[in-house]
Amino acid sequence: LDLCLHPKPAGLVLQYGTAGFRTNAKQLDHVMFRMGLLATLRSKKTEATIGVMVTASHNPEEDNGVKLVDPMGEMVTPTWEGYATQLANAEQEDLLAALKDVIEKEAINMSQEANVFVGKDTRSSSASLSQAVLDGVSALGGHNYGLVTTPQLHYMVCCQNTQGKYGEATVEGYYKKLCQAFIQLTNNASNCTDDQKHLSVDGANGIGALKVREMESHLKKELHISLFNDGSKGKLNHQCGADFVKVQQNAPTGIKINPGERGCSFDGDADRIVYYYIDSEGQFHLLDGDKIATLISTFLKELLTQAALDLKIAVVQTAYANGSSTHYLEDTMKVIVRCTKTGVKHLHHAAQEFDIGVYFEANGHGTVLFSKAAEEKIQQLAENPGADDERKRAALLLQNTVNVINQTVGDAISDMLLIEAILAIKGMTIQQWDAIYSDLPNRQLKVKVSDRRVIDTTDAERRAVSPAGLQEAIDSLVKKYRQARSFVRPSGTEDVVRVYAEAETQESADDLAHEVSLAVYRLAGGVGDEPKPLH
Ligand code: NG1
Ligand code: ZN
Repeated sequence: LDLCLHPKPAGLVLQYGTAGFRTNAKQLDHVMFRMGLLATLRSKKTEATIGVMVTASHNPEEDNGVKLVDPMGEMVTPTWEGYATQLANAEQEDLLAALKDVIEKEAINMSQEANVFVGKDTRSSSASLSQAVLDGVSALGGHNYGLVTTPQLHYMVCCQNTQGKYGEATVEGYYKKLCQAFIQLTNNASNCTDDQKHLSVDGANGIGALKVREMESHLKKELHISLFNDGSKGKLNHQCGADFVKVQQNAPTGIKINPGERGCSFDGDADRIVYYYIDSEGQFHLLDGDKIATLISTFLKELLTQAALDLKIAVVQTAYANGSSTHYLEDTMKVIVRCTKTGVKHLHHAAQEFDIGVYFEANGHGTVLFSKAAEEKIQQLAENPGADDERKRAALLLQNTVNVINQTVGDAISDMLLIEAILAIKGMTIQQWDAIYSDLPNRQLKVKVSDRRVIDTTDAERRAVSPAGLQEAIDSLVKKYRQARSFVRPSGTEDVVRVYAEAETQESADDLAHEVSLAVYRLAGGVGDEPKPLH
């Protein structure tokens, strides 16, 4: 094994962040190689297949990133995130020692076989960077999956390690399982017209677009997709995609959508989705991760009641969840709501504590987890010859719902199929879905500071404990507005501090966000020009 293959530029320091390493693609060659090495070690340690995904998700095309996927398709465990950071930052001459350190600490049996699945998105840098990963995996049993969405890679890792119990570890197997469940579900939507079966999809000019095309024939015309931003001309994530739509609160460019019709946007690696429509007055309406979580949990709760199954359902959110969604879920729907730190791994973990855990970030990343016991109860009822018709029908619907969901990670394609099925079964329009509750107006801003680590937070990132005086400043600004809330946190994927504010009116939310940005700029070492007011 030649450790000099992809040398590290001296002095460069990177962190394994919210979703792995992520920065300009030019800085990542050595990181990829080393993540190939680390994935091999992780595979030997767990005696299972490990995944490595090369993507920078919703970031610009020039960026790239890499993250590891653990045996059941989940994010790699925190101790190993630490190893990842150590390996990535070891200077060239210290690399061997850093590797030996991991091998020793984890008591890894080096004669154990290794198996690593490597996936990549459509970025121009992804081909050579995934090759660097494979060089790291070298002759140790690496398997190149080529172009896949992030959730497809997670899915295939899980299938492989459950000996096919979760499904077949191929992209075809993925389409078959999801689409079959989708078709079974929509069989329950008796009078669905062709109009209602139509959906416009913004593929963000990324991998999701290619994969939707690949999947289409499996849908047997039960869903009619018009695909936009399919990568044939536009630039990845540029003025399109889920992040653009969520942050700008506007439709992506490149999509044609009639008033009142449903549209949705994926992000660059297809693990996020948001929905929207434009009303007859031309007004844009966003249905984000919070609205999706509400729709899904309402549907599941109704089915549980019909099936008379006593299973505990909870919704997991982050501080970015719109306050109206939290109120609706707690007060009207009476489901348990949990708030965790930003980052899928935190939500996923919290969701595992319930029979059914629905988790979504407001930005549209999310899925549903069913405990083993819950899946068994559902199956028993579905197969019970003595059960009455209504209970049985609900159990069958639940069973197909389980199968259409990718439980390994948030998945735009799987979430899209589930949402489309729910709307069809309930005979619900996107306007009716939108009307379940009204979002509080909100604003997200970024502030550049010299070192964002000076901001420390607590209470699931809802309060800042440092720098001194910042939280007090935020508290007094929030008091000026009605129904207001605001918090700040250092981003885990960009070199910025994020500011979130919501309030009774858009103007108040914008003003509050700006004032809090100023407080961050002044108290946390802002650089560049002072933040300017939005109006
Ligand atoms: P950071 O940059 O840590 O805020 C962003 C998203 C996360 C998560 C990660 C990974 C927001 C506010 N933050 O993290 O929710 O999705 O990217 O992609 O949307
Ligand atoms: Zn993504």
